[in-house]
Amino acid sequence: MGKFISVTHYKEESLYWIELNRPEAYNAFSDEMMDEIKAALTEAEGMKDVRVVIFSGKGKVFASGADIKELNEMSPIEALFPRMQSLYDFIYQFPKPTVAAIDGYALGGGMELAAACDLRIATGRSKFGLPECKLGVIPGAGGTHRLVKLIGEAKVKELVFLGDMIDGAEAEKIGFINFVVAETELKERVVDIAKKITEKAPIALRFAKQCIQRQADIPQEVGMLLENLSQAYLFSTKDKTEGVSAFIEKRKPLFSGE
Ligand code: CO8
Repeated sequence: MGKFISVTHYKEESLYWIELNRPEAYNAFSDEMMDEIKAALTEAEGMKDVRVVIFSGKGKVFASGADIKELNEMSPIEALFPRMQSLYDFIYQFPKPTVAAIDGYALGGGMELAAACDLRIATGRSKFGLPECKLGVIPGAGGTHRLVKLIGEAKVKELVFLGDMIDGAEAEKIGFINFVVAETELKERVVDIAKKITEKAPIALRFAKQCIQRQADIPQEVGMLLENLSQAYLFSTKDKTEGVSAFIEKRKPLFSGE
């Protein structure tokens, strides 16, 4: 794998880690970091044996959001083609499951990155917030849209209008965080949870993700049709034959992703 500057990326068995690595700027998203995340994701997408992508932050911060020093230089026309928003859309649509492993601040674009992942695992001491209006801007990478679908309009308005931070326990209570874990166990718990995902059939996960994510934007009957067509396709896969045979033969399935 190539060497990146603002991101550390490595593969451990079937898990691909993307670690945000700008501790001097509290892992704020520079253009360089966003380019490197995209390149790492493209690599992970092409590696057949990668089953789950995990985002984490170097040091005691997940991500402090957009690099405010770079925002200072940004013109309105540049803001019209938002790189962060399109990167997070790419992450949300990523064909493999994604997990955010959070310890510390996840603010602004940091919270929105977590929202773009499929699952979120955080330490209790983590701090979540959307402080953009203090800067005269708004959450610009799904915070007024994707996040509303996740935790509801009332809570997002509270986070945006008050600009206060919430901790991991509160974030779990509102349904943003799936699991709160001790800081000493974050990596271990994330690996355990991610490995559980890797035991499932990859194509089935991919179709399930599509169906679940599309449902809010389409009429119920179209969602049901999408579910039905996905299911019919899955009946033609080797993984479905393997999964059902393994159950009948009382053994663990070995999925090839075909
Ligand atoms: N960008 C750049 N540098 C940052 C950022 C950031 N987001 N956050 C922290 N830093 C830097 C600080 O400048 C400081 O660097 P230095 O030592 O060189 O001065 C270093 O990290 C440590 O920061 P602090 O000294 O402030 O550390 P504290 O522990 O006192 O505070 C906080 C930590 C609470 C995280 C604080 O740094 C903070 O509030 N950071 C800003 C968080 C924020 O406002 N995030 C939202 C940014 S806007 C956004 O994400 C979306 C905008 C939409 C853009 C759409 C474009 C089209």
